[in-house]
Amino acid sequence: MLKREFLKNGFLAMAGALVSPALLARVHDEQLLREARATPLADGPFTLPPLPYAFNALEPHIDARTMEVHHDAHHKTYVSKLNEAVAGKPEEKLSLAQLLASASKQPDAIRNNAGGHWNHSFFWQLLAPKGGGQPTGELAAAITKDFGSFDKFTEEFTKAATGRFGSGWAWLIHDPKAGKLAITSTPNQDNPLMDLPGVQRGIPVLALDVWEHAYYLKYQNKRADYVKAYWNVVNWSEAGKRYEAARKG
Ligand code: MN3
Repeated sequence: MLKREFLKNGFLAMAGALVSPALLARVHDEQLLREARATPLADGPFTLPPLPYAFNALEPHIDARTMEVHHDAHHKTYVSKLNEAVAGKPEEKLSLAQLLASASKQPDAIRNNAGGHWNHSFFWQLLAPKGGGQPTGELAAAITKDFGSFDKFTEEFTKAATGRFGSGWAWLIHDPKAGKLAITSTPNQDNPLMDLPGVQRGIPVLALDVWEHAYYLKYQNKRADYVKAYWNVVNWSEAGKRYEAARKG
């Protein structure tokens, strides 16, 4: 190969790498984070809870950069926009639980951002650095009773998470009316605490964020790989507590 041709090919390869989707995503996230850091949280009743562990605590399953952007940019933005959406309205006096329970009557700005704030606050608690394995106690027994086995449960939950078209969430809920566990999924930032047609209501025990922003830096478009990795960071001890509280009502 001529030296000039070699240089040209090398340059083209480099230019290709410069516009690779992975790099564009990293650049995009850098900018998101810079903007989020430069913008103070909008005043109002809602605050951003700190992440209960370090950004890198879930490595290698969920990477530090994803956690940082997800919490410090995305979650912060939901809280800010929720404060802006309720400002000066009677909704300003409502709790987050009350906003969710009346979601069908709320404008999109309240429904989406109240959901975004609640869902992420819940999600962080249900992940753990030394998570994974299997549940114990009452939750373990209920999973076996309602799904047949732990493996059947993970299979069904994985199906809900990978099958949700576009952005949304997969859930394990306790359905108080039926007195049992159920798996469901919701679009966007909707959740099972909302009074929405088409949403199966119940008390969340476990949640998985399947928006691309939750996994694209590490897994690109391979949602199934992210869902597989998720099982290594599930906080079963917290899920068990949520389940026992849900059953007591
Ligand atoms: Mn998210």
